[in-house]
Amino acid sequence: MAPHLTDWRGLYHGAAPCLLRPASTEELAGAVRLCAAAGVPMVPQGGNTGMVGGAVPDESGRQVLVSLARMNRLRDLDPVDMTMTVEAGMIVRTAQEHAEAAGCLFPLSFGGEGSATVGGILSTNAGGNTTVRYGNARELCLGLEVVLPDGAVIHALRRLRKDNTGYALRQLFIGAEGTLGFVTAAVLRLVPRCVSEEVALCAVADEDAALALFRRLRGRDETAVRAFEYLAGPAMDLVLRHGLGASLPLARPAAHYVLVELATSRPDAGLRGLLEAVLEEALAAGEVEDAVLAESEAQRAAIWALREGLPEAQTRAGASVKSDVSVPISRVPEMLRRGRAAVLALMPEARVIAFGHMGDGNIHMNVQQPEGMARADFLARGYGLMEAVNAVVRAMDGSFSAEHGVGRLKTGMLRDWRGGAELATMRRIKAALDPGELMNPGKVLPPEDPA
Ligand code: 2HG
Ligand code: ZN
Repeated sequence: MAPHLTDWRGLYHGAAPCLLRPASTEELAGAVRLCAAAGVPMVPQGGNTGMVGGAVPDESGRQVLVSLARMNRLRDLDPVDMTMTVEAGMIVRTAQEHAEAAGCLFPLSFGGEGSATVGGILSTNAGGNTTVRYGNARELCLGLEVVLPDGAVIHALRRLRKDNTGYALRQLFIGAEGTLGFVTAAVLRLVPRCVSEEVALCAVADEDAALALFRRLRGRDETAVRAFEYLAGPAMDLVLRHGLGASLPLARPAAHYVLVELATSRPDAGLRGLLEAVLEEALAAGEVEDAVLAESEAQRAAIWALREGLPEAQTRAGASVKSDVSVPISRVPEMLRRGRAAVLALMPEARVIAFGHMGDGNIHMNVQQPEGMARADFLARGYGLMEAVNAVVRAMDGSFSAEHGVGRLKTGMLRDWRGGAELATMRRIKAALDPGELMNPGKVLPPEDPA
């Protein structure tokens, strides 16, 4: 059970009496009824790739772990409805492959897709690299099957584009991080497969220039931009230093980079010409300093490897503190500057590793353990570093967790940011669905204030 008891980042080390691996919704429902009758808490776990400790049990040894890895079947795929019905334990990449085999695309895409599961991405409302174009997991889900904390089953695997029949219950379970029940299957929305793709890596003059490039691309064809990722210079340096990407495909290192991916299902879209024209304009305007366009699938993959290598590079470089924040897109450049300054004011020797999904306003304002500082000393200051970034983000009407969720790590922030009627309503929903507090206790909702 060892790999299931620790989170990907190694922040938490829990204990559990057992790991349940049901093979069907009925088996899970039966197990849940037993747990409910005995008052045993349950922790759902998908691919265990989460960043906030949401999928591991606590240290009490009382919480039963539940994996739906054996529930990984494709129940249906309909290229006319453009939907696929899959079980929660299916790996996201497998779901993408099924869609592709049918001439479609399941467009959610992120670094962990080779391990993360469909149940996990829905329970955390995963975002990733393509939110700018297709939205988050929530926008890609039409129907859901859920086992409730008492073992009752909601059968709502409807594949309808219009269905106004009372409360949209599925939205409650999407992003609930397993605190309201188990997502056991889902109807996912598919889109037409892309027939052409272009990827470019650009060195840009500064943060504002990066945003200006995004606006130029979106202005030409908003449906063409599939990813618009920002990397600060130190982030690129870290990936290259730890050998996680090929060499830098530009003449010289820069202080700011942007990865652009355009993709279209239209055979006559002329993406290459569009990208070249926009880059020429941006070069002339002094926004882009240098750029390389991928000439082959191998080069596209090599450019993406520079971006996708970042989480692993951070792991290899020691401990890291991760601030997964979002602000309105217009304010990303200012947030990058002020966030970096706030971290350095607190820890001048820190390495600020900023990167992420600029096109949707979500940046990972991460901090790397400084060389020469002990891991434990650095981590002891982690919450303070996150709060320094949070103060900047909050002043800009942003969010302390854009895509990674609350888990166990950020329940205190939820109390701070979403207090009042918002948190009170969440507590009432929790109490209504899970009165015994058996589903993933200690996650998302902070403990009640002592009366
Ligand atoms: C990504 O965008 C993931 O690569 C992980 O959300 C970000 O490691 C991180 O902070
Ligand atoms: Zn991300």
